[in-house]
Amino acid sequence: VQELVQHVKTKKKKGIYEEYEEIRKEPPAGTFDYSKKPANQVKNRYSDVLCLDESRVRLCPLTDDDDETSDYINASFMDGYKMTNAYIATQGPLPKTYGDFWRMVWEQVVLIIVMTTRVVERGRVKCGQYWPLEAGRTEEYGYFLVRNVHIEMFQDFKLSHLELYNSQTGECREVSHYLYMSWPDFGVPKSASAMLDFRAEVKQRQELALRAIFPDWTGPPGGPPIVVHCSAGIGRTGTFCTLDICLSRLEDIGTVDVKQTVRHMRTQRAFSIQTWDQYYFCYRAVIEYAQQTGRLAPVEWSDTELETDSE
Ligand code: PTR
Ligand code: PTR
Repeated sequence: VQELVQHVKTKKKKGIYEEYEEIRKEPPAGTFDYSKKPANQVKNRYSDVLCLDESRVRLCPLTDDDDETSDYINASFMDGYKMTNAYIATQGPLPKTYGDFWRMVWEQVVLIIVMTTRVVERGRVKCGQYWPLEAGRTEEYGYFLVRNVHIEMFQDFKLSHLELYNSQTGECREVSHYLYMSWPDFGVPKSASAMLDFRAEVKQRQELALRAIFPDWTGPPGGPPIVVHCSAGIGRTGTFCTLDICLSRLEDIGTVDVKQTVRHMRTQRAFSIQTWDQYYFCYRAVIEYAQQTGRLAPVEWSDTELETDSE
């Protein structure tokens, strides 16, 4: 981490900005053919945010439906730290994709959903209301019934305990839904430490849920993928996952590589991390975490080194 601090101190804000610009100029790592099929275009929230064919999440085709496009959802598998497919990065569901979204959650055995956008921001719809908002309510999405069992409120986020009932199989599963409320799009969270606490909470919940729901889990060590979404599923989602990967690596071997992490992520979910201050935020948050956990002595910063003047 000491090297990371040195890296930021030497490059300064301008250098980190250039580093991000360099990454941003790299062309996408593959094709977007499935996202572009006419029948699938309506399932994309933004016509310019498509998913790479290679890493896209495929839905099981519907039995009574031969349509080859019924396996499409705008969602991508992303690796975590020493873990393939640790996350599914996806867009905020659209009313016509709610059923697909819950199908994906079911098929991929997802235990945790992390939502880093609000449904409406600055008067614009960023994401559909794809889960029942109030405790006690049940809603129907495709062949799933979703019940909001109860809600826990925290300062920066809200946890809804959901029950997902598959009416085709008669099975029921618990899913934790986290809504992080203080993150504007194209911006960064107000405080790195709130984000760090949030990440710790999500990580712990995944471990608990895995042990409680699948005590005999034999899949990948970290459990099934965590679904992470914002509005487009690239900016805030990419930032959250980058941070999680960097911190996991820091915890394991004591080093961090923000640039390579983002470059790798972009080969799986194109355009991940949308602005340079989201990129810069990853650096700041890692350093803050290293200080919090005693891996790093307090660092003195001059204005040009660490402060961001965004917002
Ligand atoms: N690239 C964006 C566009 O396609 O319009 C520009 C944009 C920037 C759009 C900010 C929206 C933005 O924020 P909000 O949706 O919250 O107004
Ligand atoms: N065309 C949209 C725009 O640029 O406004 C796409 C877009 C929207 C891209 C939101 C990123 C967005 O942010 P996030 O991935 O954090 O929801």
